[in-house]
Amino acid sequence: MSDAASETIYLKDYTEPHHWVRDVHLTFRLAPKATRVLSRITFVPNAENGGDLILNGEELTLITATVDGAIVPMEVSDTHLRIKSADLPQKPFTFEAEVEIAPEDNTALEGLYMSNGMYCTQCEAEGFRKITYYPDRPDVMATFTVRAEGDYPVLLSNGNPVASGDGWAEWHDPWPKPAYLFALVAGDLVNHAGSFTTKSGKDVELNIYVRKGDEDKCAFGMQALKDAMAWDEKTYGREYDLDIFNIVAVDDFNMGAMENKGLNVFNSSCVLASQATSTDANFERIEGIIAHEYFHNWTGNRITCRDWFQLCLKEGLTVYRDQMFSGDMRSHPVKRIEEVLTLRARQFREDNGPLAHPVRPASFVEINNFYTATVYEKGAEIIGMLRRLVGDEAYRKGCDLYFERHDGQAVTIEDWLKAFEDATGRDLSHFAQWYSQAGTPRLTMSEEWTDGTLTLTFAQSTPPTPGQDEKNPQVIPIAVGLIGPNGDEVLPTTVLEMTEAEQSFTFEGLGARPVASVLRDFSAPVILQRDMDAATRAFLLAHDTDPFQKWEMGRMLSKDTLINMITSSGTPAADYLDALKTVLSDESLDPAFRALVLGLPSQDDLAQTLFDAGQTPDPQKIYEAREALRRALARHMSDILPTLFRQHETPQFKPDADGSGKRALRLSVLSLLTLLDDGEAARTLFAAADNMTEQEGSLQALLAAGLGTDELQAFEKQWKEDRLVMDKWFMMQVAFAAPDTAAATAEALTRHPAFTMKNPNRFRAVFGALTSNHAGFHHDSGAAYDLLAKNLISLDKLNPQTTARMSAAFETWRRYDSVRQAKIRAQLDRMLATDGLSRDTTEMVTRILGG
Ligand code: B3K
Ligand code: ZN
Repeated sequence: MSDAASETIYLKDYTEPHHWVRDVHLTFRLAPKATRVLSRITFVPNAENGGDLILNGEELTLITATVDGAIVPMEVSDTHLRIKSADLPQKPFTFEAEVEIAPEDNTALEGLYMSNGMYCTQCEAEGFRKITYYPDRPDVMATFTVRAEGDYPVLLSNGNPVASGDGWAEWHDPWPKPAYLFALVAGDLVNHAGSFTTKSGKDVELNIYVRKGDEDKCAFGMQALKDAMAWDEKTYGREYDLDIFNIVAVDDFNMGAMENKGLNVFNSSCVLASQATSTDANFERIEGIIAHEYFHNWTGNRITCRDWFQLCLKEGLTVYRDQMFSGDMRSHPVKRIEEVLTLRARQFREDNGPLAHPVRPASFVEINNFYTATVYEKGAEIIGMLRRLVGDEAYRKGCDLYFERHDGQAVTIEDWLKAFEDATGRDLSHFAQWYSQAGTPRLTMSEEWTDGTLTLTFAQSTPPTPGQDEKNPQVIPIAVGLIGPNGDEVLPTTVLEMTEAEQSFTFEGLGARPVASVLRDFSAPVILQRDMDAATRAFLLAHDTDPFQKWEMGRMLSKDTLINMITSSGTPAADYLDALKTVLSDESLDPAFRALVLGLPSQDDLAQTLFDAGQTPDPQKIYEAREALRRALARHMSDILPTLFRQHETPQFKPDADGSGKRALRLSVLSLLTLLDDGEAARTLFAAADNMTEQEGSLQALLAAGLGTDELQAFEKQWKEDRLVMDKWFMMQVAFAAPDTAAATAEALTRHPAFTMKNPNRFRAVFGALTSNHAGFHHDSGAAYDLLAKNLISLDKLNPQTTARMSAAFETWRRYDSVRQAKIRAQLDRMLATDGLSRDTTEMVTRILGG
């Protein structure tokens, strides 16, 4: 790898470009092996900052390039085209170029590539430079006119359609945008059409374009899009701004979806939905992602990032917006618990390991490696904390000011916070530290009770993270409520604002000593360490009015039980089993909530908890304890499980909060029941299910009990032509394999005729499942480590982005014993020693190793 390719970029080095772009005209003459891209770009010298014209360009064959129609001297390297200032007009000029690219050979799925005969693009973060020479940086915003030529029924680009004819179409996007939002799609596609009238009366044409045969899977996505458009008008006052909004489904895609202006491109798994082929979780995810990409139209597109360090400006805010949308569409308490589960599983895990970085990183080698849980999920938590601190009304005022002030600009986190400072009169300089300081704060709490006064004393500290040894106190909003001894709430939710390393808060005039419910609704992304006996936890589980804390108490009881079983071979206490049984049979509680209480902490979570407590986690012991607890719960609840299973049948499938909640509870119950009835109920449901949620759920219950071989075969036979359902088939077998067979199962599946490395969904189905099978991945043999490294090395040659992302499976290696550590290290060394390893993967592996 050349030094230039592995250069570290620093936030502190940001400077404006030498040239701005006024407008861009592009013509694509599409051909799989030799697409010609003709560009005509008007550049305007940056008065602040005159200098050479520097254009990015990678993997391009330059045919011609001129300035104002004349050939001028230019330097062309593997990464840039540069024209010296002396050879340029010191006034606006037109740069024209013709380049050739080969979309069919593009397996990295970045730039212009082909997927099942269709052309599509992915330009964020720095993919446009693989399409033509351009200042590929988000602060350069321009209007685009695009002409696509090719013998395809559908030719799409950003903005509004201008004209079309046989084999060509022209599009114009009137809104200035950075190149990362450019998109082009061409192919033999069909569309599911809809329409939306904005609140100011503008009619917008909506389309979801899919491959033939997928038309019947678009209705749910279309409705989600309309709901999102209406929600953004109502909640943020944001209207859509073009005549048309297109979504395209593509099978080969590196992530979930992409918010290109007016032309969102989606991984087909994140848009296609039907009762027969999609689970409730799929429906929920599709609704959330469609909204997320749509919301970017304002938070990301109309107002974009000055540089890639500001990524959280659009991502954290847009995740927060999609979370609130989903909560409004479904259930806020259930959604909040799901968000916290994800945050802890992914972001806390990241923050606790060698890949920890601030929400706004200070440097990077490959920006694609920073589309992380920290930037996205912790970024969203910061917005939630800001809102909690300023209040709902001031939050909306701050957003309004931000939109008004920065529309059409490429801005920074400072600009975002300044809008809130100006709108609310609050000083946010200390709060801003959430963006620059990495790591999850640990919060401890002690209590004092004297004469009707309760004093809560909090202390905070954040462990060191790579490159940040010293940490400062953060601003932490701590939402607290008090529950009296009779179970009544004596203080409704109140937000305490902690700013010091240690701080006390008093509550006076209390009749009897209450129990404090702390960090309600998970009011800050911190780890609360609080000594609490099982009886107090059970009390809050029964009486807390805050659904998040109620769930949290159940989770903590389960966690303590499991830790005790792992470390002292203890057995679950009867009180604990009773408490869970009470929640499960409480008909006044939402079924979805009950299912969440029944969900045990993951093995990965238990491993981290043991590690944090100074112990070395043993994956096999963790697995066995969890299985033993599942059996104990099943036995203890054996009298209520069959009834609960029957009661929560949903005769009419509807993928809404109510239906999916009932099915979630029913399937959690089934998974325990299967341990008692030798799989009878699960087999019956599998045979009768008229929806994928129950078909997959019953099969998973069987697999988790070591059964289901015949059903697995039947599933394959039924669904072998459906690529998205087959991803589930690949995934389930590995995810539910016993620890000693997980690697062999994954290995055998890579030899299945339907396995391909070229499709990221399929690769993730097998290897994502392997790495999520904690005891299987960390099995003593080291076979899974070896298999993963071997396959990542092969994938890296085709698709560096997905390889780099999946190498994060090794990020927790320092938690384990020295033998496992040595085995993982050997695999990481093996990857690093591979000739031609991509910049993406090299950066990730180096960071994981601690370099
Ligand atoms: N902005 C895109 C992600 C792009 C990832 C580039 N490696 C999708 C999203 O967050 O909405
Ligand atoms: Zn996003």
